[in-house]
Amino acid sequence: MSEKPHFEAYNAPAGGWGAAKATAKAMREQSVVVKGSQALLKMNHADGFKCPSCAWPNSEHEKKLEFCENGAKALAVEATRKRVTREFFARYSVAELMAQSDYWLEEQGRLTEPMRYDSSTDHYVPVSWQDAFQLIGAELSALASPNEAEFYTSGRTSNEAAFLYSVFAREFGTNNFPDCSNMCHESTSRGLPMSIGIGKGTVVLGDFEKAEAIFIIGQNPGTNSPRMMTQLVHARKRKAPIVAVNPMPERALIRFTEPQDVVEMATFSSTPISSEFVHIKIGGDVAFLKGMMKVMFARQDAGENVLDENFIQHHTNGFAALKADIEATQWEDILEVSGISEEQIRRCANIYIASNATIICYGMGVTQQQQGARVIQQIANLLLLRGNFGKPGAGICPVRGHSNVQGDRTMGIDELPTDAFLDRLQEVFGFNPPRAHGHHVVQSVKAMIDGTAKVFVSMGGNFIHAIPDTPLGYEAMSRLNLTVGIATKLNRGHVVHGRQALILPVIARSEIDMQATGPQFVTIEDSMSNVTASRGVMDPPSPDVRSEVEIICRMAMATLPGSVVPWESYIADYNLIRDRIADVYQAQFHDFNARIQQPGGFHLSTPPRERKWTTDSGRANFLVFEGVHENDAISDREMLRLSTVRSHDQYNTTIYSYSDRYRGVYDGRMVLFMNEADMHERNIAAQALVALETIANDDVFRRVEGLTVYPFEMPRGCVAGYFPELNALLPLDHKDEISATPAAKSIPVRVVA
Ligand SMILES: Nc1nc2c(c(=O)[nH]1)N[C@H]1C(S)=C(S)[C@@H](COP(=O)(O)OP(=O)(O)OC[C@H]3O[C@@H](n4cnc5c(=O)[nH]c(N)nc54)[C@H](O)[C@@H]3O)O[C@H]1N2
Ligand SMILES: Nc1nc2c(c(=O)[nH]1)N[C@H]1C(S)=C(S)[C@@H](COP(=O)(O)OP(=O)(O)OC[C@H]3O[C@@H](n4cnc5c(=O)[nH]c(N)nc54)[C@H](O)[C@@H]3O)O[C@H]1N2
Ligand SMILES: [Mo]
Repeated sequence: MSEKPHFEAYNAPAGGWGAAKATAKAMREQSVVVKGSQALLKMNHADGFKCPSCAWPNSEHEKKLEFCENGAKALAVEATRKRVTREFFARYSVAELMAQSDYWLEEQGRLTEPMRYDSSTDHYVPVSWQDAFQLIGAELSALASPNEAEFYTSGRTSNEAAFLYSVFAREFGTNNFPDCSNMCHESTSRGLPMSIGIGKGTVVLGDFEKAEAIFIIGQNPGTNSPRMMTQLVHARKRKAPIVAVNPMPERALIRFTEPQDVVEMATFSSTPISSEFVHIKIGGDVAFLKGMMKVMFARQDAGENVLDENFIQHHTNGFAALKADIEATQWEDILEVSGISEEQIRRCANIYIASNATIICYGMGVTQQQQGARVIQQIANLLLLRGNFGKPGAGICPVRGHSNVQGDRTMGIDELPTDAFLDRLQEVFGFNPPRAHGHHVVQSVKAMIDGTAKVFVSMGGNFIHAIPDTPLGYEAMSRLNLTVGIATKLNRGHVVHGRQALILPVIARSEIDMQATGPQFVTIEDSMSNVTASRGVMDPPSPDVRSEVEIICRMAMATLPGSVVPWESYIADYNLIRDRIADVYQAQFHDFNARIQQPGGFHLSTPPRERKWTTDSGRANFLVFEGVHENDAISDREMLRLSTVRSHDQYNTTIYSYSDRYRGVYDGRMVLFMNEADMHERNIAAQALVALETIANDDVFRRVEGLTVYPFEMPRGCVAGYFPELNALLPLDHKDEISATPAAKSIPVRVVA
C-alpha cells in the first residue's frame, strides 16, 4: 500500500463496541459470517478447537463465548472463502507475486493443492502429493550429511505433529530445529532454568483471582492476548493494583471495556487497568527492577520485614551476592537508564511489598533484548525476594505467543536436546538419535549463507519475514537446493525460494481432520502448561489438502525407506502417536489418551509450584546482573533505540489490515512513532517522510525508507515501528547474549530526513 498513513489519537477505552464491530467486520470481509460465527461458538470449548491465535489458556469455568476480537480475526482469515488454485499460479509468475505485498499474498486465500516451482517458466505448477514426497526424499537422501537440512517449526503445529517431526528429523540424523521460539521466548527457555529450574511459567489462571498485585512488563495484552484482559479487569474490580511497564502507553493497559461484560457494554463504561503506568525507556527494565530491589533492601536494613527471609533461607542460593550488587548500583544510573523517577520506583516497590502474592507477566519487550535472558533472571530475583513461588496467586508468567509454541518445545522441537531425552527416544523407537547439538534460527541462516545448509523444510510459519536482516534472508533462501513450505496460506517464504521449491497445503486446526479410523483430534499446551484437545469443526478448504501429521509421515517414508518407525499407522490413528508420546515422556504424559479425555485436559507439573527446584544446586538461584545497561554502549549522538512491534491488526507476518486503531494509525504501516522533543532536536516535522539507518559496526549498510513520523508518547531516545517491515534494520548478530533471541526491541538507529 503506497497510501500515506494518517493518524487520529484514540482516547476511548480499548475493547468494548470497537472490538465487537471489528469481529463482525473480519467475518464479513472473508464472507464467512454464518460459518465463522457458528465456528466461534466452538472455539476454545471442550468439543471444539483451540483458537489458532495466542497461547493464553481458556477460563476454568466455561464461558458461553471464549474468544476475543483477534481470535475471531485469526479464525476469519483461516475460514475464508477465498482460494489459491492452480489457475492462480498459472496467472501469476513468481516474479509477479514477488512484486505484491504480504497483505495481498495473504488475501488470496487458502492454498488448495500441492505445487512445485518450475524454473523454466518461473511459475508454480501442480504436482502430485506422491511426486512431492519423492522429491523431498530424493533431495534429503542426496545430502552429504543430515546436518545440511534445516527443519523449521512455527508454533501453531500440534503436539502430535511436532513430536513426529522431531522423531523424523532425528531418525534422519540431525538436531537442526530452528523454530519461531528462537525469536520469541527463547530468552525464557534458556534464562529462566538458571534461576528456578524450568523455562516455563509457574502460574495457572486461577492464580489471577488470588493475586494481590500484577505486574505486566513489555507486553501488549489488549492486542496480543486479549483474553488475558478478562483476568486483568477482574483483578482491578477487586482492587488489586496493576503495574504496567512499557515505553508505549498501550490503550488496553490504560482503560478497557470487557466485550463480554453485558453491563459495561450497555452502559459504555470501562475499567481502568494500570494503577501505575511506568513509562520505561527501551532497555530500561533492569534499572527499574534493580531500583525496586534497592528500595526493598534499604527498608529491610532499616528494620522492616519486607523480605521473605524464611523462603530465602530454605529455598535459595546467592542472596548475599545479589544484595551486594544491588547496594552497589547507584540511584543516578537507575534513574538515567530507566527514565523513571525515584518517586515512582518507590511507589511500585510499595505496591510490591504490600502484596502477599504477586504475579509478574512479561512479553517481547523483555525477551527481545540484548540481555533478555538476564532481565528475566532479575524478574525472578524480585519474585524470589518475597517468596512469590509456590503459593496461591503468585509466580512468573511469561506470556507465550503462538498457540502451541510451548508444546512444540515440550515435544522435542529443540536444537539443544538433553541426553536423557535422546536416550528415551532411542529406547522407545530403536534408532540412534544424533547427539551433536543443532542449529537455532540465527545459526541456520548462517549455514544457508555459507552453503552448509541445502534443504529447508518449513512446518508452518513465514521464516523469511520473521528473521532479522531481511535481504540476507532472501539471499540465504535462494542459495538452497530445496525449500518446502507446509502452510495454510501463501506467504513471502513461498515466493523467495530455493532452486527447487514445494508448497504443501495443510488442514488447519479449526477443520475436520478425517483419517481412516475417523475424525482425529490433536492436542496443544497453552502458556500455563495445560494440555487440551482440539477438534476441528469446519470442512477443509479443498479435498486435496492434507494434515500436518500425514505430511510428516509421508516425508519420513519417502526419505527413510528402512525406517524402524511405523509411520503409516500414525496417519490413520493419532491415538497411536499419543501412546508413543506417553512412552517417551512418561512422567508428564503417562496415560495420555485417557487423561486427555478429562474435561479441560490436564496440567503439566511445574516444580516451582511445589517449591521444588530442578537447578544444579537444588535451590532457586539469585543471579547478578552487573550494572544497569541492557544494551551495547554506543557513543553516537544521533542514536535512537528502535522497538519493532505488532499492530492491532496483524498476526506476526500476516497483516489483517493497515490500521492500528488503539495507537491511532490508519491506512499505513510505514510509521515511525517518535517523541516530539526528539523530533524538534532533529528538525523533523510531524508526518515528515524519513528513513532509518542501523548503527552497527559490521560494515553492512541497513536502511529502510518511506516512514511517516507520528509524534507519539515515546520516552526520549526511543522510537517504534512495525515488524516485519523494519526487520531489514535488525542485524542477524544483534541478539540476546544467552539465548540468541534477536533483539528486535532494541535496534540502534538514526533518523535520516
Ligand atoms: N493479535 C495478535 N496476537 C498475537 C500475535 C500477533 O501478532 N497478533 N503474536 C503472537 C506472538 S508469536 C507473540 S510472541 C505474542 C507477542 O505479544 P507481545 O509480547 O505483546 O509483543 P509485541 O507487540 O511485539 O511487544 C510487546 C510490547 O513490548 C513493549 N516494549 C518494547 N520495548 C520495550 C522495553 O524495552 N521494555 C518494556 N518493558 N517494554 C518494551 C512494546 O511497546 C509493546 O507494547 O503475541 C501473540 N499473539
Ligand atoms: N522485528 C521483529 N521480528 C520478529 C518479531 C518481532 O517482534 N519483531 N517477533 C518474532 C516472534 S515472537 C515470532 S513467534 C516470529 C514468528 O514467526 P513465524 O511463526 O514463522 O511467522 P507467522 O507469521 O506466525 O507465520 C505465518 C504463516 O504460517 C502459516 N500457517 C498458519 N497457520 C498454519 C497451520 O495451522 N499450519 C501450518 N503448517 N501453517 C500455518 C501460514 O502460511 C502463514 O503465512 O517472528 C519473530 N520476528
Ligand atoms: Mo512469538
